[in-house]
Amino acid sequence: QQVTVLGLGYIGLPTAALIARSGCRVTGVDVSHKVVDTINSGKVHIEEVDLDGLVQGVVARGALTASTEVALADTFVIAVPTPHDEAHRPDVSHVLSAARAIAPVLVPGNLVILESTSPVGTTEKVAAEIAALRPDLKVPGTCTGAADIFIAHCPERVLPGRILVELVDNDRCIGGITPRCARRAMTFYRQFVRGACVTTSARAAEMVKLVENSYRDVNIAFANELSMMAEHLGVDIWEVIRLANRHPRVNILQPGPGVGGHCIAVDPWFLVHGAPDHSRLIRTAREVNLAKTAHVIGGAEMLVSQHPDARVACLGLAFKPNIDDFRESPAVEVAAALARRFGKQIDIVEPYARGLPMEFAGTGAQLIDLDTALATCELLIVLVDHDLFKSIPLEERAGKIVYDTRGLWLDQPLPQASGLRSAA
Ligand code: SAJ
Repeated sequence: QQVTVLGLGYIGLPTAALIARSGCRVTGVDVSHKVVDTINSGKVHIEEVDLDGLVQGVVARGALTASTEVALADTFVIAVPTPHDEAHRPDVSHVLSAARAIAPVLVPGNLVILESTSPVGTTEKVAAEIAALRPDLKVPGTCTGAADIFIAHCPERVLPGRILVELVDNDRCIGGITPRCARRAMTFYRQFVRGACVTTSARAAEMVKLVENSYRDVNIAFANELSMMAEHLGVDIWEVIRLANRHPRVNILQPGPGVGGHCIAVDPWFLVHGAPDHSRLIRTAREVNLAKTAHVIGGAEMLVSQHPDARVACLGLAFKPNIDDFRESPAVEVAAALARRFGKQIDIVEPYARGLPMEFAGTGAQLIDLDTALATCELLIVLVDHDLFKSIPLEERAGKIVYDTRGLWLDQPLPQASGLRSAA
């Protein structure tokens, strides 16, 4: 079986490599010549656990090749980005241009799968785009009777850092434009998915993915709102959450400096945009999580300006613990705001970074190691709960002023001023 995967990013490349390992011949298509050349030389352009070895193996066997051109295949998997603009309007232009790229090579019996996280109705737009370019084909959703090709949406739901494991083990929700399309796509996924493959409509599958990430965003917003409230009331939020979670039906998530990553902070807007008059809670949750980052910046700025002679260490830049992904990270936003305002007074500790991201250009802030920070900095601002930071014993923090946005060090004595934790 010949499979073409369009888009060789964080989802497309691992997916292409796994399908190649399951015995299909795979062509990965990307608009970037650099990405295509890197993969054809058996290397990877993204960091993900075990991906380098897998790609090297399938490229060496000839099971995976990369190209900038789309050619004939049995199955086409679209895994291109779906960003949103400044006004939070979803941008599905990459998906539609992928549909236009495959339309000329489609033949009867082909399967087209949209994996990109998409606003409800996008899979139908893909079908309409193909139908407009190929009046000779009977396209599902746009024709009567049995269609010539199959079109389905199967959103990816993998967690960065566990992508290869979750691509195989997670259940898949497979939404067909018609039930026949869903069944055909299920046969495709069963080749390499161990989790259950459950079929539904394309619109429901689109909404399922957006709902999953909105559910998490709303729950994190609840925790973040509680944290700001507790700070105002002078109560230790970490203790409140720990105690409330002893209730058998309560499970509050962890507050932090805001929500980062490319999914949870984006996908809720797709739902809000699709039903603006019926999405008050989801919209408000997004606003609360954005406000939490601004709140942390304000608190940290106040603290640093109260201690003009202290060296300050920001601990962590990644968008979540134990990974090297700094894109759309609230930790970067906070640390860069401090660096812009206080310049050389600010040091950054990030064990997963080789250099500082461009947000820090010209600020004078420096990347230093943890031991140096513990030896030289009097003020610590915890932005990421990396395991490395968690393991710092109380005696190494003693006498330091700590702003712990992640509740990393629960042995730190209660704050004197709001939002702060200072070690005895
Ligand atoms: N966060 C908190 N408090 C928490 C949990 C998370 O502040 O209690 C923050 C993290 O620090 C991070 C952000 O939320 O900044 C997102 O991290 P995450 O681990 O919750 O999720 P992602 O963005 O890495 O991956 C999510 C996952 N979705 C769900 O768990 C519902 C993943 O399964 C999806 O495949 C992925 O989005 C995606 O691609 O959509």
